[in-house]
Amino acid sequence: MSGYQGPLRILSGIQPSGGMHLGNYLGAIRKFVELQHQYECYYCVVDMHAITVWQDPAKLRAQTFHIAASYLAAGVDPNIAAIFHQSAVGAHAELAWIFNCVARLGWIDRMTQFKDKAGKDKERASVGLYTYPVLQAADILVYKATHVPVGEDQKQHLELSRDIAGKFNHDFDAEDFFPLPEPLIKGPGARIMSLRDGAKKMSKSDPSENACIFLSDDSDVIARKIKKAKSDPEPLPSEAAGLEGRPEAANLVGIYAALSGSSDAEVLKEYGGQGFGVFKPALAELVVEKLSPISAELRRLEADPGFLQKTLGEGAARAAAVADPVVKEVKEIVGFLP
Ligand code: AQP
Repeated sequence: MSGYQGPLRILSGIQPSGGMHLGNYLGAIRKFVELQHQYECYYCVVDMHAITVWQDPAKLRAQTFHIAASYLAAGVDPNIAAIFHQSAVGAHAELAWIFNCVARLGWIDRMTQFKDKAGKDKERASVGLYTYPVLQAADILVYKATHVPVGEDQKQHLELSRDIAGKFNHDFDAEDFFPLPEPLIKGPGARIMSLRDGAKKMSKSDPSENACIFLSDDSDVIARKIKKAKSDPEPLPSEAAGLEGRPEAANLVGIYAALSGSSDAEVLKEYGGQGFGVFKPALAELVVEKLSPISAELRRLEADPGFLQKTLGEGAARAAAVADPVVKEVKEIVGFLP
């Protein structure tokens, strides 16, 4: 973090690009709940990131409420952490523009997520999808966040945020103005894979309904999806090394471990030698046990959009109170007139 002396802050966000799933829960919001007691936390619903690919406006509104309600249902306390939607705090977009002029094309060209998301037809991808990591740097640095919980897939983007912060500090002779944000690498649950393909991460936008367990799924749907999950004909190994080359088995064991608070080795001590006919029902029971209280609270909150709107508004006001003065100072530093 170089010589930066500011408060320890966290920024993180989830895109309202679909339903909240088990991967988002284990890889992100479950950690948000723990971290809110250790850092000053800003958790946003990153609607500006979501529109880098097409979003139906009515669905976008509903999904923004859904993600905010999921934060609350999982235990994020809006009296502790600020919960808000990104587009409500204009400072993100203002800083992103300035960062577009700090970041180098060569840096953005190296971002692998753009290549993955744009696919073969990158000429037809939005410009926003290309500069997405610059907006992400602005999201983080507009709060001078010192730490960012990241999954494996986001490590490269965080490196870019550090490069942008360092270049800004250097170019404008503003030593330690921005912190160089540090990754908080997520432990268990850092990468949950699709139930249909152990080589692909579980994703909101996966076209297959059965690839994801959503927080809104009821217990029958969860049990059905786990029953149908891709596996293999072998029994589970008794040691973790035996999961190598068996991505689907490794994923199901990993989910069990992350939800039960144990390790793969401990799960295999109990289930090694058993087939999926035994393991899958046990996993389904555990997933239902852990998710159903959250799903019930999620449904209750989603039925009260007035409350969600108020919570997001209050969170945005708290966030803007921190972000606006940072942008004001940045504008002075780069030489804009007041
Ligand atoms: N499969 C996953 N396992 C563990 N963590 C995951 N996250 C996402 N998928 C998994 C974590 O959830 C947070 C929010 O992600 P996001 O919505 O901003 O973007 P994403 O990673 O692109 O999520 P999706 O579900 O794959 O969305 P789409 O399909 O819209 O691209 C991040 O902390 C991420 O690490």
